[in-house]
Amino acid sequence: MQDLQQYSAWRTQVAATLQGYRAELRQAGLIDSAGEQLLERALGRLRDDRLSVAFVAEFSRGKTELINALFFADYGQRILPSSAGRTTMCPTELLWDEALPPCVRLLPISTRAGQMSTADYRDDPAAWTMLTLDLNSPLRMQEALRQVSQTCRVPVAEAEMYGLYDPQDPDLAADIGPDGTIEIPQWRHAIINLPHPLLKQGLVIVDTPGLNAIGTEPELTLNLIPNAHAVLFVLAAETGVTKSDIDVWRTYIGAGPGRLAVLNKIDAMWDELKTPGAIELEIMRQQHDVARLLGLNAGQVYPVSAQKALVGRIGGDTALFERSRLGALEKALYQHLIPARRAIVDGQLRADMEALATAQQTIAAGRLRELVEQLQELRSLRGKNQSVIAHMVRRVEGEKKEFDAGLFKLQGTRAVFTRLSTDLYSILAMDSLQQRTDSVRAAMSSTRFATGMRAPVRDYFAAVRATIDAAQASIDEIKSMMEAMQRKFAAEHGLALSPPSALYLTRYRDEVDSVEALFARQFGTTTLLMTSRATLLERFFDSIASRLRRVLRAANADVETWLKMVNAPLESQIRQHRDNLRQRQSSVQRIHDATDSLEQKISAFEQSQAELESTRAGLAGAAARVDAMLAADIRTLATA
Ligand SMILES: Nc1nc2c(ncn2[C@@H]2O[C@H](COP(=O)(O)OP(=O)(O)OP(=O)(O)O)[C@@H](O)[C@H]2O)c(=O)[nH]1
Ligand SMILES: [Mg+2]
Repeated sequence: MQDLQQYSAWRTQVAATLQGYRAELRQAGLIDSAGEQLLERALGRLRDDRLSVAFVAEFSRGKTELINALFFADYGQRILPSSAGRTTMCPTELLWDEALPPCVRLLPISTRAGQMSTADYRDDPAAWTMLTLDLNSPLRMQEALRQVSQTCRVPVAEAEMYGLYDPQDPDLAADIGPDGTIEIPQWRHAIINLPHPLLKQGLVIVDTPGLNAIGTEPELTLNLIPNAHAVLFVLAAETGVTKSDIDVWRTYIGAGPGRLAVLNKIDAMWDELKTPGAIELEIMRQQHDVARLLGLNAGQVYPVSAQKALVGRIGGDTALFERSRLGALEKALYQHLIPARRAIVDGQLRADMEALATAQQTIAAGRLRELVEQLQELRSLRGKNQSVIAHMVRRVEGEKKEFDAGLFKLQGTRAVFTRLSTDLYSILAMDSLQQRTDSVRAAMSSTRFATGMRAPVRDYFAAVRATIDAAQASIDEIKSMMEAMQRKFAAEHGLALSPPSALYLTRYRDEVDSVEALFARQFGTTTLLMTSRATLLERFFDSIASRLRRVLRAANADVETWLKMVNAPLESQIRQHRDNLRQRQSSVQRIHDATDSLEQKISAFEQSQAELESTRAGLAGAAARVDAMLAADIRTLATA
């Protein structure tokens, strides 16, 4: 908990230094609109930065109880429903969004009949049923939270339409009631909005229902579980490792960074007739068995008793809490969580800082060089007579004409830039993705067999990847064109321009790959001929389409910022150089007309030069403060 507070203090302080840097850049006039946009995004990322922990396991292993014990014992009661048998019926997220009151938001199960994914519904508040939470009444809160285990009975055909019933599955046939109805969850998804201190710091907890439900909700398998910063896989000592436990582990989790296995309910082994040593030995033996079956080290399996931990915490019984061994799990959780999240924020921010520094240096260097040139020019006028000065006036005039002619030529290249940008945008156009999505849907509904559906989905992924590759090629082309043009223009007019920054869409491509891998893991290998599998696959495809839409939208936003960043330095240098020529012209003219004294003018320029130098030093200091905050050891930070 302390770790999370420190992490959050670090985040706040990085944001503060970043804002300080922005204020200084603005004051110095050394930030352009592209830089502003970049900073805004970096700050937004810091603000929205969330750490998520998912609890995944077969039903009744104690996921929910573990959540209660880890995070919600302070409420003095079992806040989330946890009981024998299937309890949590829908994926449940716990988080804090200050734009909303404390509440539970519930997405009706009937939304599964449509094409929209849970992620799509997040943008549609009207689709959710909202129950406000009365924080002063634990009982009423419990009552409202009981909704996550609510079920209802619907005709079999309806369940089939939601992809929740499979006529070919003999196990399910037994569930049909005499009236031809079957029990299904009432809600598809729940979001509990709670101003809990940890949630306020950006922690998101994801509770999930058991195996069958995990497999049928694409939101879980495509988004919530793979994107969680830590996944806790829960086993129960009383059941050991069953076949379906192994299925859940292999299909949805697997060994990897941030994956922890929990051996829950060790209190089942607290046999009063055995010595503490014998009990300890037995727990260790189970811990090793679990590790072996999951392909982990014994140290990665945490034996705990969630229930005793909760009771111990609520009742202030520290001995019981110690015995529950929850402390060790808690520590391991935060040890995994924070460095992982921090590394991501860190990497993105460093790249942003570098881009900003380059832009700022280009503008400042250009300005400084112009000042130095003007100073040299003025100094060279010392002791010169009127005719030399008159000659100087003509020379500056000539330079200005030449520059304007150069600008005119530049119009042509600008047009090329605009055309290439338009091409790039049309490669990444959202409506062509939509068309592709629609055609896969059409292909899917023409074959009712899952096997026939795989090829169109595979082609779909290939097409999206090809789109990203084409966009990358177009980006590279724009970059080299801009580079050549800038080099030429800068050489002709003596401007200092750093080469345009690069943009790589690799991470979007990687994301497409990872979504495809998740899809293949669930649908790729077995031969699926059942119609309900087909319905399921369609639901999955909807989620995939929604996810790839997001990927493409993010790539579009990146491209937009980048195009601005690429174009901005040249444009601002041109503006600056033109102003400068105008200024030189007028100042030499005024000296010629004897309205200004030469020495006055020189000392004014010297002062501007000194000011700019000190501004640059100040900015370097502000940037260094951001870097230092990024690199800071968060343990040494004071938690405010
Ligand atoms: N003895 C004992 N019972 C536990 C422990 N943890 C959980 N339980 C009990 O096990 C039952 C199932 O716990 P839940 O928290 O509902 O399990 P779950 O994994 O969330 O199950 P679903 O929501 O159905 O997927 C409840 O009756 C809990 O009280 C434990 O450490 N020891
Ligand atoms: Mg549960």
